[in-house]
Amino acid sequence: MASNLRQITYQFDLGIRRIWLAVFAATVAISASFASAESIAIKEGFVFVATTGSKSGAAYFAIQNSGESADRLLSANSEDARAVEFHSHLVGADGIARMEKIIGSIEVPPGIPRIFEQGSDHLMLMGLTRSFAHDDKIKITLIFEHAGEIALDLPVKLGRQPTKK
Ligand SMILES: [Cu+2]
Repeated sequence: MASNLRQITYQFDLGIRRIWLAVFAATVAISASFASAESIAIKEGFVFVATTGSKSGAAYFAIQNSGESADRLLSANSEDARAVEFHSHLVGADGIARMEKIIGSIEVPPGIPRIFEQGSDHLMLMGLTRSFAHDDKIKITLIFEHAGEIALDLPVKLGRQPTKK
């Protein structure tokens, strides 16, 4: 009887140990995972819209990756635009800079801010579905390979204010 009880206690101990091992393994797996939403921060964001009647806008911001591994910006969308594309400005052989669509995803290395700025990379919002005033907010969702979806509420900067009457 006593040895039976000892046997049961031993198996119980083994069971607990297995659970702890599983918990430990899961914790290690989580902490060793790639960039999470916490490791990606979007700073200094705004959307340039030339005039209140403009049908397109360009979003600029800095992506900071405080994680230990690179992440990738896969795509973006906005309920205020029919399409959102990654664009860059490239200088052609004629010396004139033109917007070009960036095909594929954008790498966001750890430590170095990935900057979208005027005259360079930007998020092109095409087919704005309404008109915007200065400081109105445009909702944009960025989708990262590891960090997942990050929702932004970026203020509009109008290139030209409507003339007051
Ligand atoms: Cu563009």
